[in-house]
Amino acid sequence: MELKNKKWTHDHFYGVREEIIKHWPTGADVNFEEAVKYHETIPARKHFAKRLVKAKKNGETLTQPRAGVALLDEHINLLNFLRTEGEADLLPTTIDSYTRQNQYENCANAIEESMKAGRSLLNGFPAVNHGVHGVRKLVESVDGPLQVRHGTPDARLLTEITLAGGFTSYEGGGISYNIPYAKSVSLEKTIYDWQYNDRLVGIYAEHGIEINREPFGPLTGTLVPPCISHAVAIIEGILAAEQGVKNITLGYGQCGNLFQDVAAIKALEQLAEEYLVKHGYNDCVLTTVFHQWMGGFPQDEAKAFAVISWGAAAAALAKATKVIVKTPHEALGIPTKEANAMGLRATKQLINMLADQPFPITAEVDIEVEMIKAETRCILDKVFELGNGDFASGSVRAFEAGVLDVPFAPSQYSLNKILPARDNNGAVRLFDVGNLPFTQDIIDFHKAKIDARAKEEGRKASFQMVIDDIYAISKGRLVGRPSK
Ligand code: 8ZB
Repeated sequence: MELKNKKWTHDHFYGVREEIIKHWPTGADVNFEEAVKYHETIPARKHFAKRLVKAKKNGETLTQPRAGVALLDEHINLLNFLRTEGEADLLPTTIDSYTRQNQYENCANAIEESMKAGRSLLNGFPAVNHGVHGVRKLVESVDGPLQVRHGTPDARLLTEITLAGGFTSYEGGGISYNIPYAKSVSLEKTIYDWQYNDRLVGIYAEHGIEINREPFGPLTGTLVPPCISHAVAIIEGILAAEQGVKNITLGYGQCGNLFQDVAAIKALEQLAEEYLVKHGYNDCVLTTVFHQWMGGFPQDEAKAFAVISWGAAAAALAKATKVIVKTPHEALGIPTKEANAMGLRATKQLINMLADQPFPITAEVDIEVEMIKAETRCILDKVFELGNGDFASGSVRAFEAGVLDVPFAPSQYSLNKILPARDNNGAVRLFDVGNLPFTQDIIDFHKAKIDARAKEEGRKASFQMVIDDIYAISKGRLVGRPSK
């Protein structure tokens, strides 16, 4: 069967579901009709999709951490701590790596070992193993909106269980949870499997239950130019909307140059709205998420706070609906709950201080907005053309051709031909545009920007410049200048 961006019929969906819920015994507890009734009891203040709509209306930027541990009670304590001590507006549940790889047997062992050890031996919360009952206990014990955050190529059982359990937001997508997360899973398979997740959210919507969906914006988190992540985000937004999703959050990972970062959020909002409407999806609510720096962090906690705070400032000035917060332990691994709360409080302080300071949209910002939109349009329109009017099969062909390409992706399904580097002001540009379907004007723009930096540094633009940029922030600078 050919992959198409076409809404699944109920028959098709329920046929696949019969198999999915057999993948682990807890699947048997999923009862859709009863889950709909459960969702109807969730109050607005704990409802992720509704909280986002309210924030958009009020011009707020909400804070959200990442967090997840192996055991239910510990996970509840962790999230309550981040709510009370971290003042988090939105809460996550980060899923462990075994669950992401569908290795539920390994999760079962790790849960037992974690109980014996008295500490988490998993890097997240194994929601499939805890099942619908465990998830419900979590939802009822935490006073805040809850989202599943993971990195799962085939998340279908996880989606069934967490949504039946009462989660009101769900991260991921067929491209954004494949290309940065898997080496050899085909895009055809992940886009198809993610249609299932979106269709389930769509069927909840048909029953009056709003669930927010968020593609993973930052991709590899390593010098990803805005046009690349925007193209993927907008495609995944369209794929979700086709399956009946009504509440969508599109994301972007901080690059570090304030003009580019503010412009990126503006361009993302405007273009996504335009493309959704243009392709016939008129009734979606769209919000944005800004990710604090996703690349390498300084080990020094004071320096890490500076990186965190600069991300907080950019998120607030860009007026993103929410910001995903880093911690001073980023360079070391999974943070303690105290470190996590500190990242949240630093971020909240900056957001509050900037709430009443509108960022002036200068000519520089305007040019960035227009450039990002022009680049993203080139990519999106070529993807659509390659799919003969279909964004699903178009995406598969676009990745084969390098029309869509993600820097430093582990996936063999990404051509990996493009190379990003910073310009002289620290904005992320393309040192090599690979096979991106840009106009000559855009290619010349990138070349001129990189050449200007090379001239300033008295060296030729080369792969060394790219490497210097990858490590720059962890070593204390934005632009990877050569040592004098
Ligand atoms: C793609 C996201 C990577 C980020 C954080 C990493 C990194 C992963 C957990 C977590 C708190 C967890 N992360 N798992 N943070 N608790 N279980 O996601 O540190 O910043």
